[in-house]
Amino acid sequence: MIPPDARTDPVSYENIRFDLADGIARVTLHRPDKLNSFNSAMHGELRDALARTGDGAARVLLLTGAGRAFCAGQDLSDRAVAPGAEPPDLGSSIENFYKPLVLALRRLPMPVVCAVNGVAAGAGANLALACDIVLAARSARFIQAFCRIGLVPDAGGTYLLPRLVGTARAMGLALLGETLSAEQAQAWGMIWKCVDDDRLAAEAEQIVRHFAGGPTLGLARTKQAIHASAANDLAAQLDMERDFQRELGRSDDYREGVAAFVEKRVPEFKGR
Ligand code: LHQ
Repeated sequence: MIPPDARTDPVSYENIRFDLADGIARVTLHRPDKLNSFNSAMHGELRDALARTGDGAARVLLLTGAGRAFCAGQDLSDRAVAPGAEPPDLGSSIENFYKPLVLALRRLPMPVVCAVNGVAAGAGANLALACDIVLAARSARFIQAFCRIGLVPDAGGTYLLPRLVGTARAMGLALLGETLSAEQAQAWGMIWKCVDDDRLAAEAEQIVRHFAGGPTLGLARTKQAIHASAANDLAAQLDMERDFQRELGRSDDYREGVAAFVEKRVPEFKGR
């Protein structure tokens, strides 16, 4: 049950945990006995939590999973996707759930940090890759499991993978479905960093606290510009940088950043 206005109060969901305090929104996928795989209820709750995150008070989002997995992708025991007498319409699952989820994450106007605490498979792997900063525990692994069940990588996999690791590695991962270790993912530039398991929570916390005190508008425009570069030519990107810099030059945080530099002190960004 979701209280009508709970922006800064803990919100009760059944399949995720959500909390927003001190500018930090935290989402934990929470179906540990199913390796946090997605059913439609979890999709609905996550959508609601992301809407709350985008609603004003949050300056960063931390996404992680409960238990030994990050997320095993679609819950394959969910009747909605079960191949029965009538074949399921998997396209509607993508249209109604995975596409809006990935777009919502990418469009959030603040950094999204993903702490991959364990296996990330199928749509779970690509959900992680859609985040802005991906940290992974050394024991975590990434599996493009789709080919094992005759499907195409979804949740943005065919877009994200080649851009992150190049065509050859994207093809190998997607066609072979082999397990990629967190260390290899870091070495390939697929994720930001791989850390020892017992350091994951602390390292993620350090990053989200850093962002919570950061120049949120500037970070939002930076994220937007880097994501936009995949579809832009150089001239369009230079135009975007010009427009964003014009906007940011008028921000309180730019004024504060320059003042702090001149006065040799730590800036106190307000996020505007
Ligand atoms: C699961 C799942 C799971 C249900 C583990 N579902 N129970 C979009 C649109 C529509 C349809 C289709 O898909 C998509 C997007 C996708 O995400 S497709 C890809 C779906 N995901 C997978 O194919 C991954 C399936 N899982 C696995 O391959 C393994 O479980 C991994 C490699 C993730 C972990 O292996 P293990 O560490 O050996 O764990 P396990 O296999 O023993 O799993 C533990 C339990 O979790 C087990 O249940 P049980 O009752 O036997 O303890 C699994 O059945 C359950 N589980 N993934 N996706």
